[in-house]
Amino acid sequence: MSTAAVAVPTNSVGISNLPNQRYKIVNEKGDHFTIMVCGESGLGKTTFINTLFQTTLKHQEPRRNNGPIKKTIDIDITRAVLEEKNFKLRVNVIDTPGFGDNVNNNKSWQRIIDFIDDQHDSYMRQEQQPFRKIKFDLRVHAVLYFIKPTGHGLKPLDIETMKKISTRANLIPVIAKTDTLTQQELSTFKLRIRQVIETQEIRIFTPPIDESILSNGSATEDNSAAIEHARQLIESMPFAIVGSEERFTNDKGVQVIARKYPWGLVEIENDSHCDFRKLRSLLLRTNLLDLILSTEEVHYEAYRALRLGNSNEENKDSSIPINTPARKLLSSNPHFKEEENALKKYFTEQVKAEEQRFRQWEQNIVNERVRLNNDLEDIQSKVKKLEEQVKNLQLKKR
Ligand SMILES: Nc1nc2c(ncn2[C@@H]2O[C@H](COP(=O)(O)OP(=O)(O)OP(=O)(O)O)[C@@H](O)[C@H]2O)c(=O)[nH]1
Ligand SMILES: [Mg+2]
Repeated sequence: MSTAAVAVPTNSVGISNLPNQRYKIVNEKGDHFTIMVCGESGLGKTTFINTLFQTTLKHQEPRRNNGPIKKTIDIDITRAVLEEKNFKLRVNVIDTPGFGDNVNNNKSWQRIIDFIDDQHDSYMRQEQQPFRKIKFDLRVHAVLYFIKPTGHGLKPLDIETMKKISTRANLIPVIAKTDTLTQQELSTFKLRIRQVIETQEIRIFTPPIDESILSNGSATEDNSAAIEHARQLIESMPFAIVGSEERFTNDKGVQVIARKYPWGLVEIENDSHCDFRKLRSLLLRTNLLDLILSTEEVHYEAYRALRLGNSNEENKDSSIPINTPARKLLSSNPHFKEEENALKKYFTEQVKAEEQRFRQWEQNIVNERVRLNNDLEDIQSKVKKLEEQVKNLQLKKR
């Protein structure tokens, strides 16, 4: 795993506009935020991160790594500080190697799932220390799952991976490289994906809407606007993404980050071209706190309950000692079942070998005792003989 620290950014995305109370809670809740990207190889995950850094998390370098983007082969963490007015947020962005390249893509999600679980585990162990000082918290607040822009639907691998992620973290599906689809193709594709998500019961993160504000008539101009914004975000899901690191001058003479085509520019930060701004707003502005709180209250709590074996009363028997390694727990997962069976076999063999060794040792002791007894008998008979000799000598002396 590699990490890179990035210099201080300044560009405004509006985090300082969070209402005061939310701002305060975000500050208290650890003042940091972790996003992860994952999905098939070559879908623009690394490019998306670089685009996010260029537009939001500004720093001195034009790019984190110079030269063309290479295939990501290891989990890569980039840290930055997003600073606005007096609001400061530490942002960790986790890039992951793409999957789907292999003939057998079975369990290609494993590294991602392990990473998410390991962060929960590490946090839980720190919490259990006497002084409960959390030094290291990389629990993932949002996972962006990149979907290939095929226009058809979701692959079984996508469905399986999304299901696995959604039980552990806030899942946000995004359609990658949407500049390769026409508007018509994109809207049909979005519809199909939403249908699959619904029928497969994949839990995706949805911005909460407080309808009670509208129904009890307490809506102010501000919160009706917030509700409207949340509705727009929900309608746009899964977000259509385009990533780029190049700047061009558009027909209004403004420098924009875009992808250039013979027929014109696809502008990253233009709402009529793609949903980049909406996604960024959800992540770093409007739903930042929802993402942090649901990670803490839903996903981390679920993990903790499972680890402590008190997720529900019937499950009491499955209670697992806290010092059990994290991964042993998830035995419903076939990978862990295999691992568990292999371990059981190894353990049985070890016990057998130990028993054999013990029996041999026991036999050796018996043999040794017989030998010593024989020696003792020998010595005793020698002593007896000597005593007789002494007796005879004494008699002769008289
Ligand atoms: N058309 C188009 N191409 C893109 C987009 N984003 C990235 N690309 C290109 O797609 C290629 C792969 O991009 P990467 O960012 O390396 O993809 P990745 O998902 O990180 O790939 P792995 O690290 O192998 O998983 C590069 O040539 C990018 O320039 C996009 O939005 N549209
Ligand atoms: Mg990559």
